Amino acid sequence: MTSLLDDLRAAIGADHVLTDAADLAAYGTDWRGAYRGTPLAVVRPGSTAEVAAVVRLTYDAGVAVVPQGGNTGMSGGAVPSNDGTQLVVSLGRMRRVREVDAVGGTITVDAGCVLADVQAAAASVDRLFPLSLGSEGSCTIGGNIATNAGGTAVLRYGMMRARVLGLEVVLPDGRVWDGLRSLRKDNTGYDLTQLFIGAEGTLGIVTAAVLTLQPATPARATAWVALPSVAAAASLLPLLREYAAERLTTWELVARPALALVLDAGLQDPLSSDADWFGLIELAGPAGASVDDDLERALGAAVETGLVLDAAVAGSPAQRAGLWSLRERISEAQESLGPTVKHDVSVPISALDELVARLAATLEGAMPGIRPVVYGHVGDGNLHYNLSRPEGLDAAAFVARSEELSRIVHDLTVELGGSISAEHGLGSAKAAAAAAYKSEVEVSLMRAVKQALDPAGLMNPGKVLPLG
Ligand code: FAD
Ligand code: 2HG
Ligand code: ZN
Repeated sequence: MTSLLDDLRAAIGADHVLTDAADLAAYGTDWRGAYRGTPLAVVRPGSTAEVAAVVRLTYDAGVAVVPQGGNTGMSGGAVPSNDGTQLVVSLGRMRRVREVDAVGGTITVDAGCVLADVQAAAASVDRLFPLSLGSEGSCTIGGNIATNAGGTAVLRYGMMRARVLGLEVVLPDGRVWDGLRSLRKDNTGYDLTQLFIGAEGTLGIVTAAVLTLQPATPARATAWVALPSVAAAASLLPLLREYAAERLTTWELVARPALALVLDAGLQDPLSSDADWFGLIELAGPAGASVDDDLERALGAAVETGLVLDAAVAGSPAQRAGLWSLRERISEAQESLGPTVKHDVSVPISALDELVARLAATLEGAMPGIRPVVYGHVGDGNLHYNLSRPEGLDAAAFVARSEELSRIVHDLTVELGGSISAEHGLGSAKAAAAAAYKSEVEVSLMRAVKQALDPAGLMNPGKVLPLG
């Protein structure tokens, strides 16, 4: 192993090969401390050629690699095994915006670019890069591509895969695939670009991407609403679309216990309603667009039909930011309740009501006092059905039952025609569960893809597909 480390130092510079335990710690665990591993070492290459050199060396040495971006993932995908045999390849030094083409509507970036920096680069030429996540100040484009990230504007703009035109990828044997094309139309065979999106670093390391930009949407109208039920939240979607059409950008749901967490953390409640469900609506359009009027008319109709109980509309950018915080800060705020058993499920939107009602009853039966903190992207049929322990229950005793609790959530989700990972990916956390729910045909096709691209099984092993 010493010779591999020496070779890595020679390839990318000794300063960029980390081996001290203190330096490795942050790369060996996820942001929540829910998944822990021990890297063999961490390398921080500065260019595509250096990533390729690293992977050629590890391939020859039979050493597995784990790509890592901002390490904000939810499923343990960027965390190495705990036996000290896997090399973490951090893309953190590769942060160059290579080109912005305002006319063609594209931006070409290194994979280590932070999402917020890409948004800012787009804004600097009066364009919008619409992927929007609570982690946007830390997560990277490579991680967004590898997880096919979703977020709060999917309703209008789609998931990350809808933003990607071309990729540059270092393959598991160290070859570089240059697919960095900015074509809108290219029917020349299998779509390799899409294959790497959502692959969670198991098929190769993304080093750069060509992404599409959208027209800027400076006109925004935002409301926080109180709702009578989840069924009302689902029914509100077609009503909002009727009034706002494609300008409807965000439709997010927040259950009262989730709201209570951010209020406890110091945020202001804009409504003081005793409703059980709340939501965040945003319309966006070009300068001069009638989004305020559209929102007002939509809310008027919603109140009249009983789908909305009460509403607060942001009257300034500061108020808008306040409403957004109520939604964006929940994930972080739930950490104050101790360990969270997270679920990221999607069902057809008409089944959301049944999902929520049946889960609440079954989980309470399984663990009296359990605290579901439910919120998410209701417009996409995607809920984060996250569980905190009953008051007074020991954290370890709660975590020990996480598999049983997750099975309850996932079984019902699948029964209702849903997915056990809507946007966070499988990582190591859900690889086995997903394989168990999928058909043998689907799993064997996925294994065939993995075998074709990574026959030695050295690219982020055990993620997406369980080992064995
Ligand atoms: P990492 O965590 O570093 O890695 C994630 C996976 O991608 C791993 O499997 C890793 O091996 C792989 N990977 C990373 N870089 C590369 C690369 N260059 N090439 C190949 N593989 C690579 N996610 C959503 O979808 N929607 C949300 O709304 C959302 N909100 C969030 C809010 C908060 C507060 C936090 C902390 C996270 C949130 N996330 C959300 C999850 C997370 O931010 C996303 O999954 C994000 O895309 C991960 O990017 P990253 O750079 O941090 O990737
Ligand atoms: C969100 O929508 C993120 O806020 C995070 O996807 C969800 O922490 C979570 O479970
Ligand atoms: Zn989410």
